[in-house]
Amino acid sequence: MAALNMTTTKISNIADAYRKNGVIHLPGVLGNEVLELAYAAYQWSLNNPGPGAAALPNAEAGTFYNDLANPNSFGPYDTVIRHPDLISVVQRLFNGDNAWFMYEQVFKKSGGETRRTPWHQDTPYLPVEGQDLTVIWLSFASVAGDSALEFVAGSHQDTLFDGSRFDPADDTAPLYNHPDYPRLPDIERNRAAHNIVSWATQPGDVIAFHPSTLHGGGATAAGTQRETLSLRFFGDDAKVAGRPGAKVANPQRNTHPLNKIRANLPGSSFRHPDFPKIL
Ligand SMILES: O=C(O)CCC(=O)C(=O)O
Repeated sequence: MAALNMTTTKISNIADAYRKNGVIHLPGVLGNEVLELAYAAYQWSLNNPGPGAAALPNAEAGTFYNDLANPNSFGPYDTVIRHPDLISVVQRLFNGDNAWFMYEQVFKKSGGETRRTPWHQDTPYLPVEGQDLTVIWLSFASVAGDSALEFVAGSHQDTLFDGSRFDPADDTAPLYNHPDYPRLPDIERNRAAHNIVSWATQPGDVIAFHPSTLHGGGATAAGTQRETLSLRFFGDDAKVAGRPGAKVANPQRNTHPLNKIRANLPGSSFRHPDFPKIL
């Protein structure tokens, strides 16, 4: 498996490497204090499911639970997203003066074997596009290389594919079936054709990726569990994107700005007063 040697990337080059590859491993950038705050916020999410909470389809015995953009999450996550360790990461990635928190997403794979997360990009599901977007992915326990999340380096600059329906019978089954969004390629069957990178991680590491970067993987074996958190931020270069037939879980209950902003004009600046400004 290819590996980008980001461990040796100089701090000043982080924004350049991130722009080029759409993903970067930042080892040991989060201290214990922010990890403890993040785990408390993660537990809050598990205990307070929002309108988007769901167990994703899983052919095996285990459960692949996820929840995202809970409209009540800004309070519980406030000390996490404003912690200097996190702010410093976001600042280095965007190399800019402004950054806002967009939303949280929690994943829990447990209770038996779980499937690989199908290869997908996040932006087809989201009303946003631009260069200054990032997903700060972290895990609360060590993740070995063979169950790590994987990425196709540089794919954020290529085709924006249709979303995956996460159908266990067909990873590439299209979400929209719309001519503007080609069907996802079967990356898993043709791995050698793609520049796939991944990293084993320790608590305190961050993998930051652009939400248009193709990613997938992270299966768990029976008897193990995986608790991971994605914190999503945007900066100056972020615009509203129109998506065909974008579905929002329980739209009438979903008062998150990520839902409200769908009413704004595609191409306009992605700004809403309810997104917390962290920088
Ligand atoms: O941690 C995982 O298994 C999935 C992460 C992911 O797909 C994401 O953060 O967008």
